[in-house]
Amino acid sequence: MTKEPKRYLVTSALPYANGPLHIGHIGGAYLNADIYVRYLRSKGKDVVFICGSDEHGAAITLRAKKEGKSPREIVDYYHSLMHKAFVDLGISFDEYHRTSSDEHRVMSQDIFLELEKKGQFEVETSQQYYDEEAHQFLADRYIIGTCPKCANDKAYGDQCEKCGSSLSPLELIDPRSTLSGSKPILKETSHWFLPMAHHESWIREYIKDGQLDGHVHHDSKEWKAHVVGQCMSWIDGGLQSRAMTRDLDWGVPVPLPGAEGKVLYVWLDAPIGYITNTKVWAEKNGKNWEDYWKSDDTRLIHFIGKDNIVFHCIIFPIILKAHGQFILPHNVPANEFMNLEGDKISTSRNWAVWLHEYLQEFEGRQDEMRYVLCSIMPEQKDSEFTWSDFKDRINNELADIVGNFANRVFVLMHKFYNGVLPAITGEATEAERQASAEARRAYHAVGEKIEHYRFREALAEAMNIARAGNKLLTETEPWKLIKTDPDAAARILHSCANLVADTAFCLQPFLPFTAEKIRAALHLTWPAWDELEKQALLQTGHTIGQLPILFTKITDEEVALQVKKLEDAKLLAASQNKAAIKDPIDFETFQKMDIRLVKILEAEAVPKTKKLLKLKVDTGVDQRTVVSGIAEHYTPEDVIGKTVLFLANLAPRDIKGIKSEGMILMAENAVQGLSLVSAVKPMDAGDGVK
Ligand code: B3M
Ligand code: ZN
Repeated sequence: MTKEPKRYLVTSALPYANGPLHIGHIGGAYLNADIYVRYLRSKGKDVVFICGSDEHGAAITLRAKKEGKSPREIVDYYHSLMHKAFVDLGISFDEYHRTSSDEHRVMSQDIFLELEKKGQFEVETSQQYYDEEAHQFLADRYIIGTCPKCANDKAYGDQCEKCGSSLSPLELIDPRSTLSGSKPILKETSHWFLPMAHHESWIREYIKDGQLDGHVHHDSKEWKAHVVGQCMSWIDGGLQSRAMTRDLDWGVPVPLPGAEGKVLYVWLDAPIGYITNTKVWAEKNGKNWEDYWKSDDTRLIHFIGKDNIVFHCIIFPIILKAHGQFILPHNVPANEFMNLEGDKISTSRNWAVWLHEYLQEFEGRQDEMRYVLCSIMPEQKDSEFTWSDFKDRINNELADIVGNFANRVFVLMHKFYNGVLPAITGEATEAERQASAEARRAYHAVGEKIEHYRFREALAEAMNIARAGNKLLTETEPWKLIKTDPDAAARILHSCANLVADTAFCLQPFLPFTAEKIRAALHLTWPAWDELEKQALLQTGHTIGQLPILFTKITDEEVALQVKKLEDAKLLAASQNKAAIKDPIDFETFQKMDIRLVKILEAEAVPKTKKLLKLKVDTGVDQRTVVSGIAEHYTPEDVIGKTVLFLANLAPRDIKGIKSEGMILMAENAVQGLSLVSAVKPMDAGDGVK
């Protein structure tokens, strides 16, 4: 199999500096990476943990436009906000740099020129969408339209966020400019394309079999199934050439004559940010960055969210290999998405728990959030954060298991032994042997699970050590034994004090702040990870100090406050995000529409669909069938008997094999979803609307 690496290069996705971080980001690509890296450091490995802000691309310029600021102002603001939040949460990057830096411009231009020199690009003149009102080419997110795969009408030019498909602007149905709302025209421009199809055969082997240049590169079974699955379906769908440059005025300039006004594609420059930031770190720390990027005995691991999979598993590896000197990722353990209180996290709808706000409102309680996010990490499938679950996990697990166990042991140690670890005399009982065997098993399992990117299970195993300790205390009751069998009481407290130390030791990667409090109270220094199997952390005669309060319970009021805050934020966002007024139509066009009231006579669900109801309506002149997409908002009983707004002369359409004549008109917003619309005064089926 693949050999032990000499060093590790671990990266977390560079977050766009266009908004604050939320818990979905943290559980997706940062907390897992931090746990992994802290564990490797504790094993004494040579590891560097790299991240930084992604400060280019339309994500930034669009935000700047929306806020009426310059891109520079936007990235400066969010770079500091994000960096501070990461540091406060204890995400222990070795380097957090920025893609708008000079170092990064130089690095990405060098790599671009090398690729150009090697003939890895094809310059193509093609038709691209151009906004005549804004006088600008429309790259990626400057263009929205209907997704050809799932019919989402808000798909971006580069990606549909609803079905996850990667798109090109020309594939969008009914494209619109996000700058002016107008319909764009096609205009000629030239760009540097990466002909990805040239790389198909090796990238397929690399993903599917873990083979590279005829050698085993990694164990492909170690990759998550959803990662390999997404890549293979992309490769099987045929690799399209992809433009590596854009017509934009914000980004790394294309370093070639005749390319004025063009910048590198953000998905070319952003992953190069990992390289730049490694170099920046290396120069500060007297290391050679090339050891980390150009040496076979470095293991490169990218932590990312699932929307970034093809960029990290296909496009960036192709760039690295085409360049010729770089190593490729050994694994890309991408996470899926974390939802919030029953809904997708969304920045634009303000449906998020913002990290910097949490850190302010729950000051000093970083580990509580780390604990919950790790416990529900979306490793294999999407997961969900709710505030009431947050409370339960902290109160019933962290406080009741770890906090309570550590506290009981400290109290008993001081009460009976003045804080000095008593000697062991006599034979251990079965209960004592079981507790230490369980601790030993769990400690090994923690490491083994972390190494396989199973952070939820790893954390649960660390908690099992405290569970075993609690069980031992409860079963043996040393506070009673102290009178009847003082030897046994001493043995049990000796062992429990060590179980507290073991718990904290194994929790280090997950809950560094708590582990540190316990370590300090125990008057210990931590040995390297593997030392734990060689000898107990606490020896007879060792004196421990006082344990501070580790966790305070979360109250129902705190939960209610947070839920209310979310609801309020969503209402506010919904009231602000109103659609722009559409292009004008003339009065004659309007008059062609037969809008009238109809009475709903019958309603039933359309089998095998979630959204559709089949309705029979009375139009005042006839009765007809219409299929309406309201089933997620109304039951059949809700709508029968209602007199509502209707477009009667819409050409009949076939929907799921049912002929639908006309359309029920609906009001819609983010909070209520869809609502039927009726007249304010009592009126009848067939009454016209004008
Ligand atoms: N900034 C996308 C994102 O934040 C992008 C990741 C870049 S990683 C090189 O989801
Ligand atoms: Zn789609």
